[in-house]
Amino acid sequence: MTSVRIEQIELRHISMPLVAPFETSFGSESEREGLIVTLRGDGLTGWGEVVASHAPGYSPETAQTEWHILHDFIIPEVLGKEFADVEGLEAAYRSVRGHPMAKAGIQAALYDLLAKAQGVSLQKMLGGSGETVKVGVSVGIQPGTEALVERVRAYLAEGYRRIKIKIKPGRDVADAEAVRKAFPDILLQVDANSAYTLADAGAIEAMDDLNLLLIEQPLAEDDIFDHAKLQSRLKTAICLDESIHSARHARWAQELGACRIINIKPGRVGGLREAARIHDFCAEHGIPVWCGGMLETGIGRAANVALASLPNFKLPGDISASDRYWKEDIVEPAFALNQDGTLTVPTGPGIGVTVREALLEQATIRKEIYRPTGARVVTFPGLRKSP
Ligand code: OSB
Ligand code: MG
Repeated sequence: MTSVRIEQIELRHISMPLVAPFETSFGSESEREGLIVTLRGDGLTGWGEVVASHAPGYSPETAQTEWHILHDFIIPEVLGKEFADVEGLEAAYRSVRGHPMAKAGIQAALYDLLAKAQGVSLQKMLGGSGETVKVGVSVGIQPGTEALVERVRAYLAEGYRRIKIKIKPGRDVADAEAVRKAFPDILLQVDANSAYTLADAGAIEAMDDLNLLLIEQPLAEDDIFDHAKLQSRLKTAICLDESIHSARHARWAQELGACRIINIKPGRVGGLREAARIHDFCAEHGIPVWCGGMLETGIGRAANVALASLPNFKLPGDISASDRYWKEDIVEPAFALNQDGTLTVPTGPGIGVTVREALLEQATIRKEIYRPTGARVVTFPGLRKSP
């Protein structure tokens, strides 16, 4: 088995302007912050993305907390060591509780590095297959219902075959009804990002007759229990996102009947390895899954596309083309939407796309390089505040 020694690690805090602000029930972002992890060894380079953003709105992590956890706790356990598989990496940071996004980012970089060392694609390494994956688009909360319908119309014209709209109390039933009325036959789903409680779930029940594919995470992020109560009142499938952090949580949700579908995001569950474990559990128990998104750059997107090619990823993922997020993506080739509403899975070694390092450097607001002999700090202008 091929193993690689980690001779150098680079950590970058990046900030990239989105083509349009993205609004959810927990906030709005127009600059996407995150971290990029680079692992170097045996003349090869592995890339991974930490999907935490500027604020702890979706989950407790932020780019800065994950920087701290990587810098002070994870990188010291990894630097200079030799890894033959990602399970070895999971063992190396076992003493670090939580912080799935930091772990997922460095794990993705190791997957890329190991796949390159073995000369195989990430898709193959993860056990995926097929040339393309079905994708959809996640539409943020718009200034008004009419603007939303027009936004959806534009995405459909671009070729997206599945639409997800973000909802929150006060911007739910009327928005969903308007989109359904304008486009009676499209694959449509809604995502509440935990904005409701059982007590105010009337709005959720009011959407039960809109022929939605699923209703994503209506209730609290830590509450699989109440989701089970709500699911029993609905015809529409509940899909859990924020509530599922592990294959164990997936089992709880399945045993309780808290959802019928699961959204898998490598960042939320601590990495591609746990994502695959959740996939396998769900496949055995008849729960279809799909790949969620965190407004990734091309680095995270490449890994998501590979993951989404596993067999039980039955529904279109939140893995849109590069131009839905960025004027210029930091990988080439950028991800482009095929006419049939799919993205093509890269076939080259590892993530199968090339990082545009000059562009990445421009997006970098802080960088540190770690070598077994001691860290070298490179200072950048400092942290810009996200507007
Ligand atoms: O809940 O799925 C979510 C983006 C940031 C945080 C949470 C979510 C999202 C999305 C965007 O819906 C999906 C994408 O990357 O296109
Ligand atoms: Mg979601």
